[in-house]
Amino acid sequence: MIRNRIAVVLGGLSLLVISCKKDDDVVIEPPRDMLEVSIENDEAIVSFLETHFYNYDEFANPVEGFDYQIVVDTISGDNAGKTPLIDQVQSKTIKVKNADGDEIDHKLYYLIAREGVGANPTVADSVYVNHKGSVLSTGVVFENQMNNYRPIWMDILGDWKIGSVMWTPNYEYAAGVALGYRELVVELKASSGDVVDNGDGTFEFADNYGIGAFFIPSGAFYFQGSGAVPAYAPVLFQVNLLLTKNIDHDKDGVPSICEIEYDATKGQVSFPNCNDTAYPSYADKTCTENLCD
Ligand SMILES: [Ca+2]
Repeated sequence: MIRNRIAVVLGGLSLLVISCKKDDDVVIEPPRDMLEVSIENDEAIVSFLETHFYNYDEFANPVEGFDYQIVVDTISGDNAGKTPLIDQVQSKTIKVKNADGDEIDHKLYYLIAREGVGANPTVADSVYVNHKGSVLSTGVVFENQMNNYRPIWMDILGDWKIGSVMWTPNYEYAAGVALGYRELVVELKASSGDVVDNGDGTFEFADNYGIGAFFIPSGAFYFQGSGAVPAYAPVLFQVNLLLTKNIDHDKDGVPSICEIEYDATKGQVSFPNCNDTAYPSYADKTCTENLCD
């Protein structure tokens, strides 16, 4: 799953452990400079967006039975006249802290292929999505929950009680989805209504959910790689946002979005803690201050 902070922090811990060992047959590369990688990744993403297009004609004039899947292809041959993605995407710049706590700009690009008619998620929502994640440079798919699969609920923020063992001063994300994904899924709108479970593994959705594609630099994803995601590789997510709902992690009656602080200009969440216990307010039912009031 896309829990990059865990991967990054665990990577840091194991690095520490392994570098203390006496034998030296294990060679561990130190992490690369995040700023340098960020600049490199941005160049790679922009170059991709300049040379690729998506099936916008099909979205504009859908034929009966169109599956509303975003298909990205290179601009060449018969498609030489297509409008490049770079002219159709939007972007936002967030600040990601490196290992020293310095804030490094990361530009996230996103395409809204269909807006959706429901609400935008908050960063403390749970989202019901179909999505497919691939490595931008190779197209290798590392995660796929698209329409033939069961959609999944994802807790964007994550539950501190699950993620707390990973806590470090620079680790400001509990256990939720990867930072870049979080900051872009809030740009999509959900559908108008419920998803009907037909009970046979198939589902019916109100056909007005938001459909988008996210272009995420590695520093806002699995920076040093994880599983099928190579280190320092930008990724592409195609996302259908079916539903979204507020979560109240500690079930104290105050939705979690009203027990955290979110700086949208930086894409950063911080976690107030009313009583200095191990758990911040949103994961501690004895803290009930509603910051939305
Ligand atoms: Ca709560």
